[in-house]
Amino acid sequence: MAANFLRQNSVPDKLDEQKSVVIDFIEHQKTLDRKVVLVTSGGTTVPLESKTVRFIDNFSVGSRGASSTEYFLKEGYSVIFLHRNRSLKPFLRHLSGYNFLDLLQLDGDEPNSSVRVKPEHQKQLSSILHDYERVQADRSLLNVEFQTLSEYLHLLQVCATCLQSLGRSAMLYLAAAVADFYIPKSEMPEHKIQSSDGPLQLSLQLVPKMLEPLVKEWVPQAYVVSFKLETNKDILVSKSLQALEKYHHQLVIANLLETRKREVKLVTVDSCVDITMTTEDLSHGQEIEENIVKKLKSLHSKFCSIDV
Ligand code: 9Z3
Repeated sequence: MAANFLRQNSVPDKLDEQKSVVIDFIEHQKTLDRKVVLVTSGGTTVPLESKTVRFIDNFSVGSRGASSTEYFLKEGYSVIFLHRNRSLKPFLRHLSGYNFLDLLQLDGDEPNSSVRVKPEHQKQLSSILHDYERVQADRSLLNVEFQTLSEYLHLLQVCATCLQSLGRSAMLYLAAAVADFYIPKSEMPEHKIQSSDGPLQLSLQLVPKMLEPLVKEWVPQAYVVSFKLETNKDILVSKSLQALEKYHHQLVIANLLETRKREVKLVTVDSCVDITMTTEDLSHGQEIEENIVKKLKSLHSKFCSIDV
């Protein structure tokens, strides 16, 4: 199923180039004995036409993935950040509420006057820049971009198979909101669908679950964390357990759409641990991802120390 999808749906133009960048990154991390986590982030688009004018999308803005990446970096991991283009990015996300130009001021009235950061933004910007520059100097973050479902799945396979060489030191943190339905390439019109043809009826196929080949074939030794998103709290834990039984990976992070920033459940086959943020925590700027990542770091360490 998964192999058929990957064969039949378009391969990103620069897949080979991206693969060699991923391999180089992982080899570098190996020389430094660092653990590596693949963080997936953001939603995927499902094109309706080959020459795409329209596509189906979803709600995800990539906040979970971008913030988790920062906390993984803080905890000493190197990160492959596989993200949707135009979704939130680590470090830059802190400025997403601002118009970039409002952060700056000119030193004089001339058009070529030098530019500086406004005093009221100095402290925040210098702290972001400090963390960002450290990560750049450490070469501990690799950004890999996708937009469509097909690009995401091809890149996921590439990143996951490349991580195989790290054995148990690799973690996969699958926070992207991946489409469940798509139009196969063979059934997609080439050109823009014409509204003059009348109302549009779409028939979408099910996207094969990539967790299956990922756990069985692509990175069988890694520590794999998937996410389960629901809107009905009554089925959240049972669906998470079903996923664990079906795919045999290590952990599911269960969250509800509306409360995802203040409540998650870490579900394994024999436990369910809540991580909850109070209103006060959130008002002090604390983020749930910090607690999630700390907990995962400790679970991953235990996983790495088990004799096989
Ligand atoms: C999640 O559940 C993430 O926590 C969110 C984060 C997408 C809710 P944001 O990007 O949101 O910060 O706005 N990700 C996985 C969602 C998903 O599609 N899971 C699939 C499922 O539930 C399984 S992989 O069936």
